[in-house]
Amino acid sequence: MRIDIITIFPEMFEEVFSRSIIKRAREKALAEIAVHQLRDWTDDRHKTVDERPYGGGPGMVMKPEPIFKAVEDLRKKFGKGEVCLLTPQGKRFNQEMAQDLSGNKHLYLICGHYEGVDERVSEYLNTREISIGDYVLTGGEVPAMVLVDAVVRLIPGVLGDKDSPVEESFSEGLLEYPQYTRPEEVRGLKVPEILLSGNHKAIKKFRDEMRLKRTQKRRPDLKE
Ligand code: 9D3
Repeated sequence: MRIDIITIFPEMFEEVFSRSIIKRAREKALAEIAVHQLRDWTDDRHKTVDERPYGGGPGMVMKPEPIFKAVEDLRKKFGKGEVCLLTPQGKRFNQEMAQDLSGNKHLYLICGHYEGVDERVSEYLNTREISIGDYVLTGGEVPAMVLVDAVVRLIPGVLGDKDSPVEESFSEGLLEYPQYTRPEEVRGLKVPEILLSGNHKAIKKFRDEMRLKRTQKRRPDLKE
């Protein structure tokens, strides 16, 4: 899978993409991720990517033409791919969307910034608009990292067999059971006795009950 990211803050991505699972996916050549500076596709002295909104109002809006040029140029080099626009106006990202996107051979991610992106960008490029949730961020960069993280780990071969994605809680609609590790007691807090018992059937029952209980309490919206 190839992912091309277009942003005015390319430096934000390198650290995140050079660690852990994304790092491994890139090393194994299962994911190729390239981050591009949108300003490279401007042609004025100041490398202008934003302008004041028609009709008035606060803030600045991203100009369409540098984005069009960027996508067209990258398409010539790397071929077609689904174009995603990270925007608060998008459909809310979830595990199902990550699964769906992981089936693509090539994605383009456009990170908005400032007050938003000229509406003709989504119109002309036929973008899929994606939000990561109902809170205000300063731009599409962190959302793009979230998307890449969630999608890349689903590419076959990226994860080891033992943490295969089919077993994950959001796929099953329940939260995970609580985890404990050594020591058996810390600051007066003990590991539940049952987990030390070696009784695997009882442990499974305990964990299943905990999953149901905490899902009911913390995420009643998940219940089906
Ligand atoms: C305070 C500005 N808002 C006016 C009411 C609108 C607004 C514009 C631009 C809010 C956020 C942003 C920048 N955010 C994104 O580009 C963004 C985002 C987000 O803020 N939340 C969740 N997902 C996403 S994806 C892109």
